[in-house]
Amino acid sequence: MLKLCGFAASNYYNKVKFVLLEKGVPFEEELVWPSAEESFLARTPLGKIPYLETDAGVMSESEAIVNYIESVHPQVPLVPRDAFARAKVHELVQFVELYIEWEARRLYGAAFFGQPPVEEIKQIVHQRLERALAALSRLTRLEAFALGSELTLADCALAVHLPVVGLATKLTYGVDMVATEPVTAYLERLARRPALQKVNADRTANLPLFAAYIRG
Ligand SMILES: N[C@@H](CCC(=O)N[C@@H](CS)C(=O)NCC(=O)O)C(=O)O
Repeated sequence: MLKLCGFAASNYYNKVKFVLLEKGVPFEEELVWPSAEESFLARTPLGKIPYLETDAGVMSESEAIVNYIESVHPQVPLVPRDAFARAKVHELVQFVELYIEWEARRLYGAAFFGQPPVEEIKQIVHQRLERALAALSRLTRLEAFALGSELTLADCALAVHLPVVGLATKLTYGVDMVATEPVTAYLERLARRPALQKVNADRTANLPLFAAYIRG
């Protein structure tokens, strides 16, 4: 049995959970918070979540985790069979995580956790996000799904990251930089999927615990 460890307010945790639910793979969840304790670092070297416990061992990094799940549970595939199409899925996920979510993450402390905003960071992140979000619209038209007519790992990533990025930009700049018409419609379509509804309901339920964890 796979065990997904972390907390449901985390978008990276939710990416993995969305994949597991869509594929119908049985799994358990364990609520754990990031830690720098040696025993924790033995499972996840930077003390981050999510990590996945498997019969073969423990692994961290959500992208490695979802690709492992895809390899060992190929039923209900979330990557295309064609090698090029599969590479385009990975391209899109890497793009969104590296240039959009990871960039926007620099706003989260001030936007969500009451830390003092730093003006230079706000400006740099705004410029980079503007560029990356324009580029996103070149990588995908977000029609039925991000890359065609089937749900893929790219949708599982976009569905959990883009709303958080949108909210962070709204709270920081007064404008949701993600919320163009095609993105909003696409996210609404995905949010109707039972798997994502479950992910989001669990996320909402976890938010007060997460707030308490952040307050220490
Ligand atoms: N690249 C990692 C990112 C995971 C990540 O940053 N998780 C956050 C929670 S959303 C975390 O554990 N933060 C605590 C820390 O960085 O110490 C992945 O894809 O799993």
